[in-house]
Amino acid sequence: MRKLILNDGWKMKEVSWEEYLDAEVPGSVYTDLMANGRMQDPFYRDNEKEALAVIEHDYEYRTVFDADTELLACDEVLLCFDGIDTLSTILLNGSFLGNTDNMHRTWEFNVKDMLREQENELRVILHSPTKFIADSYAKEPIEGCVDAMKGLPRLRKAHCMFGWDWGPRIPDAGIFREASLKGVNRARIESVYITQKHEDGRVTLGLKADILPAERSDIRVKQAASDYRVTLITPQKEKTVYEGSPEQILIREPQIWWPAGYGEQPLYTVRVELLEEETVLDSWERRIGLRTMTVSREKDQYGEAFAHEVNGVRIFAMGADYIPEDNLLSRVTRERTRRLLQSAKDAHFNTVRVWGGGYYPDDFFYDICDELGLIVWQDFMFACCVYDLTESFEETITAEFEDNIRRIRHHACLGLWCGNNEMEMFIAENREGWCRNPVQFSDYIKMFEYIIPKVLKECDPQTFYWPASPSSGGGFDEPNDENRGDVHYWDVWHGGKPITEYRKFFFRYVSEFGFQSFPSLKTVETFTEPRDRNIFSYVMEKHQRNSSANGKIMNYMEQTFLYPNDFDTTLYASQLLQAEAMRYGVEHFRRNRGRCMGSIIWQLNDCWPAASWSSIDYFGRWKALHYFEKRFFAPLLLSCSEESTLTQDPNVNAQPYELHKSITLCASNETLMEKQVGISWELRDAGAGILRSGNYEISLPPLSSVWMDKVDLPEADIYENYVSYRMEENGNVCSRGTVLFCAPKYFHFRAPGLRVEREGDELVITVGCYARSIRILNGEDNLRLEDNYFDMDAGVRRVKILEGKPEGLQVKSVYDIR
Ligand code: BMA
Repeated sequence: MRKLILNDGWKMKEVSWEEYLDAEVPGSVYTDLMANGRMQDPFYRDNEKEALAVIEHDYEYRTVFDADTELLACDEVLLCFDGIDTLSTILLNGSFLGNTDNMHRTWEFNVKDMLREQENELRVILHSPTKFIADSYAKEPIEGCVDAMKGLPRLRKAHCMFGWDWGPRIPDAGIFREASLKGVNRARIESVYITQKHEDGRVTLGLKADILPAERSDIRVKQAASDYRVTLITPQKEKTVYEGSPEQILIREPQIWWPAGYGEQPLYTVRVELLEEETVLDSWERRIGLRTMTVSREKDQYGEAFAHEVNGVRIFAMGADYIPEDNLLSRVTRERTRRLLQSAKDAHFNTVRVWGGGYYPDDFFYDICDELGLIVWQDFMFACCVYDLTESFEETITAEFEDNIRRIRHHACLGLWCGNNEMEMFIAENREGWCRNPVQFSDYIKMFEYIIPKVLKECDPQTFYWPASPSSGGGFDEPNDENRGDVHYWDVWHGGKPITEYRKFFFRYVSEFGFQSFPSLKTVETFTEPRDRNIFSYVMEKHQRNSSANGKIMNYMEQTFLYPNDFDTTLYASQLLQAEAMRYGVEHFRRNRGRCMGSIIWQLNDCWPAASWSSIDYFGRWKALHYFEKRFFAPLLLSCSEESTLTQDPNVNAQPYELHKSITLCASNETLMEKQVGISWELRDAGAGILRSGNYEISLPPLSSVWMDKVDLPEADIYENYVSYRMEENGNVCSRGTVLFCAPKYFHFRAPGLRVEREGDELVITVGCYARSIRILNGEDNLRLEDNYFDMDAGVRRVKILEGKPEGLQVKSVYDIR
């Protein structure tokens, strides 16, 4: 197959303009207008309004190209678009070629008879998505996410581009992926499906190529097995070539792929060539990992398990939900995604969930997950809406499923396909009266429990399918049941309940739970003027899309910390609230390993600079939560279930009441190896002086959580004393922390006399007494440290600098929230 990439020479204009501007493909209307100085940064202050007005218009993209003679001589020539966002009319040399209406699909047009050797003119008219959804809603209303613009379910475009409770209404348009011409001779390989059979320590690959003949009816390529040549390249680059009938390839000494934390990620390259005589008509090359991957749903005493089972091992999923990295999609690059996913791995993630309200990520996203060992929970792109399953809707979504399943299915990282985000739950409950018509209930079942399974049976029967998130298996059967399937738990945050609620539940797999925070000051500065830097200002509220949630943060603040007296301290304290909430939840879930087998935090990243549930902000800065994740997702974790409960209610009974105080330590080992560890703890006063201590030497079985005995601490003064604990392996501390018995606002913190100095590639932090959640930033806020936002007893700690210059260092702890 010959390929000519058509990414050059593009110009663009609003359709009514005379003059064309320079344009980029892949790119977008917004990025081109900005590059030409015709539009301001839509993320700055409230520029979103202006951006929304811009997209009320239609835009034309135009390029002129030559087609070489070899291409023109091909049996067929296809004009291909890997992604058009979304509504377009395509014209080649003045003639109408077709329309597009689904950004999740790839588009191909047969253009052989329309092409000339020189000066072909290609025009793509992009129609306004906002006009389309407004018109369609006016004609026939359909409901969806209240934070987004009305009418969005009718357009197959990333839903969150129309706004979400963390995202702006900036519904860009553009040719956001590559455009090309493909010349096909005789036939081409559309895709190859590779199955794996693991038996007796060997792996057998099964290969099935989807071959498309060039469309001219007089041409038929023979499809005998001998038409293929398959090359298998091991991770060590040893090649084996299979000629003839390579439908079954036996690998005798397979190198097995594991998720991060359980083993290596060796990748094999498979190249399939389609031959006619000795001519290679087309080739297909991808990397695969040898592993089995499914979801275990064994019935047990609690209900039904839900756990990723990889190579026969049930793992505890740790990670977060991934949303689009930018509202302007073409700004998402391989480098940027790698940096984000590397940060996920650095914080000991083994799983990411690609949430269904965005778009199907680029190939490089999955390549990077393969390399890093991140299991991908892949939603189909449906979220929080009702859809009308018309004939044309069914046709376009079916094509979308086929395109994306064929594109993604070979990846080692692919953990499961999931029908949608939260629709089974919303429709079952008919929340907000979304379903106006009983057919919408049956349409739901048709889409997610009939059409998708049917396509998967054909295109990817080996990957596990789950109808929705959350679900208990489908059919509107208590989708958010605590004892079966996955759960979205939002009573903490949306329900306003205290974080202690997490300990009341024993979910099987939490695929969403979260808590908001503000990004750091440096990030806030990019979208504000100094006068905006107050969390209740107009601009800060514009960058908070969950209704009244800055007030919600302050409500949790009131329960936890003293009132923070300056803006930066408020941002810092909000991040600590978030980090503590997630720590409290995840540690509880990990302590209950076996019953609970997954904790996926809402959300990993941001699509613009804003207050949100993310642990990494739009610019890639780690919030406190991400450092906390690095600690509480660590394969070896020591956590402490502290209790400080009243024996009777002092308001009801005037008798003197008693406080019961205790700690129970729990050690979790999420590796495949048995571990010998030393555990120690001390009850200390606010000056870090030791009042009482204990220790254990224990052996932790693989994949286990082991509770120590409960220790009652009747002598602990809840305002003056805290417990410090740590776990060591081979003399090195692998996990540590501290717990209080009262809200931090009531604890009598002493001035810690924090000092930080640089020594070589390390920072040396010195404190005179107990200091909690010590934050170290440099002037640019681009330091990446081995650890940050950590607690210290009195003394010295050395922390490695991983990135950034230690200049303009500033340091804070909870003592400074006042
Ligand atoms: C979940 C998600 C998103 C939302 C998030 C925070 O339910 O699926 O739709 O952004 O909660 O509210």
